[in-house]
Amino acid sequence: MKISGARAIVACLQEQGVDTVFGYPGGTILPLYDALCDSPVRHILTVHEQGAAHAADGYARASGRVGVCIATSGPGATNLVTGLAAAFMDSIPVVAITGQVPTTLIGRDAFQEIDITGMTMAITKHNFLVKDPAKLADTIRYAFRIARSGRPGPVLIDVPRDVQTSDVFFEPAPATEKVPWAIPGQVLSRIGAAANAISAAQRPVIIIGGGAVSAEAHEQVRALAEKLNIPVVSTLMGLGSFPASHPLFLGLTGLHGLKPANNAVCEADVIIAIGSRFSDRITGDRASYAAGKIVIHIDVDPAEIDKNVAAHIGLTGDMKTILGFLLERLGAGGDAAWGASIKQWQLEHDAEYATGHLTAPWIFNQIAEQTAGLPCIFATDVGQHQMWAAQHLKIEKPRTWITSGGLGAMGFGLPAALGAQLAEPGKRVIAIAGDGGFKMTGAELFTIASYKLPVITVIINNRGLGMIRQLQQVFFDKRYTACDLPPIVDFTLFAAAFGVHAVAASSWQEFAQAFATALASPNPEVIVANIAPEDMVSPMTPSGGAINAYIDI
Ligand SMILES: Cc1ncc(C[n+]2csc(CCOP(=O)(O)OP(=O)(O)O)c2C)c(N)n1
Ligand SMILES: [Mg+2]
Repeated sequence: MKISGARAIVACLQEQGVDTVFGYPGGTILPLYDALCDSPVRHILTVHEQGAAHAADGYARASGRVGVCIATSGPGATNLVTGLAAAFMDSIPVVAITGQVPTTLIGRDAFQEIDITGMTMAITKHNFLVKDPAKLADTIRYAFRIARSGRPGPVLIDVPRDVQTSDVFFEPAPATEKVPWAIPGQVLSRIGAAANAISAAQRPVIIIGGGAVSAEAHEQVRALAEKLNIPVVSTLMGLGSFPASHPLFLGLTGLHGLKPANNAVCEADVIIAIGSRFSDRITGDRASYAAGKIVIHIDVDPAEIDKNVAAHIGLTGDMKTILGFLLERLGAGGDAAWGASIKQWQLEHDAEYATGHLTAPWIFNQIAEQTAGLPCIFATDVGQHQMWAAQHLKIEKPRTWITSGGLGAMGFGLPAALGAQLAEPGKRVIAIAGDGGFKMTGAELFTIASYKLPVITVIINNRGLGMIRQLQQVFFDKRYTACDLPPIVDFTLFAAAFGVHAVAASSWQEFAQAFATALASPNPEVIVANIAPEDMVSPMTPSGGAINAYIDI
């Protein structure tokens, strides 16, 4: 069958099961927009291409499916860059399709010509410039396969305008059967060694990371923890792959990790890392982090083993399969003494919410209480509010916690939330933003309002770049600069400009009431929570220092 390149792209999207794409039009991508018009694929017009990329990313994180974004050449494509980098750093499957100037104009500095494959080389898992229309369909299929296979990641396909308009021969892809992951013999023998090390451990701890979420290995993680009573800590990216309410869960570990979690990692004799790349935010000082411990590192990507922390036993491949074999080889056990010291840390740590005034920890505890048992997804921006949310929300299920961990991109939260809401209409998405980050991409409220998405946006308004203020307080002798924002924005009026209902809350009662009202409403809602600019995230440990070298703040 002969169809246009643009129609072939749409046919491939449908083949891949894509129901929604996020994008922004422009001259070189208009043939694709024209083809989309007649298709059942829903196009969501965002305010900015960065929003489209983050929305595709949020869609992917919430659903486990590949997120798709579309942009025109030149400024459209460059506006995608931050979004693709965020997806790349967190290993999220996204396919970006960009228009490019016609092949005859490539290299001539044509209007809106940018070498986007060159620019995104370092922030995509792979990218393509399709010059031959005959290769278009297979390239799209290949891009999806790359994005979702192994360690997932973003893939960009740059399609010149004339490739979209030329006729291509299109044949539907033959159905392929998924071959299950096989575990090579060598890995099996190492799984045996890992089982022995875990059985002999006095103080084992499991660290879950984003890879456990991507692999959807939460049931196996839980079975492993429960089999031997092993405490579990989570990286920022791993939240949700072990239920926060579980008695074995100690919470967030790393730079702003909770003391029971960080202490447990420091005191452990065996670390079982599942889908964590041991980023600097998790380890602090790498030299001392794993000293004297046995490290068992399970990851889909062999490149992660020994990269940041040397592993005694590295197990690479499909996590569910590896954990399944590991569980088979483990006997029962559990060390009561280790459990006792952990209990003690937990008692010492018990969060103090009852300060009398509205604080972010209180807000997140309140949100956790009001949403307990409800199908919700939490998407955050970047800054103090993100750390408070990670510490105090109770994330119970995988794919219900969406945050920019690796890139730490301010502006991520709101567009990622709207992508998640479109992916999971049966769940209520709660976007958590700082006042600084909200100013960056808050215009995406327009998208939320246009498509009537019931996202609840909670703006933690400390009238400044709180995380910057905190760093200047601790490391720059309180020489505050470029962190306090003049309190001239009334965010409720900003929301009202988009027709979105918004209220401000400055006390416990006001917030509890506002949140209950928002939850009961089927519409988009904004709550501006006013907290003190001086509030600091605690615990805090020095980046590059030990993760139990708590800073007194
Ligand atoms: C795009 C981008 N620019 C700068 C930073 C550095 N940065 C990290 S947190 C932060 C402050 C965030 O302020 P706000 O959104 O109000 O959140 P808060 O820390 O006050 O909760 C800044 C500037 C960043 N992470 N991303
Ligand atoms: Mg702020």
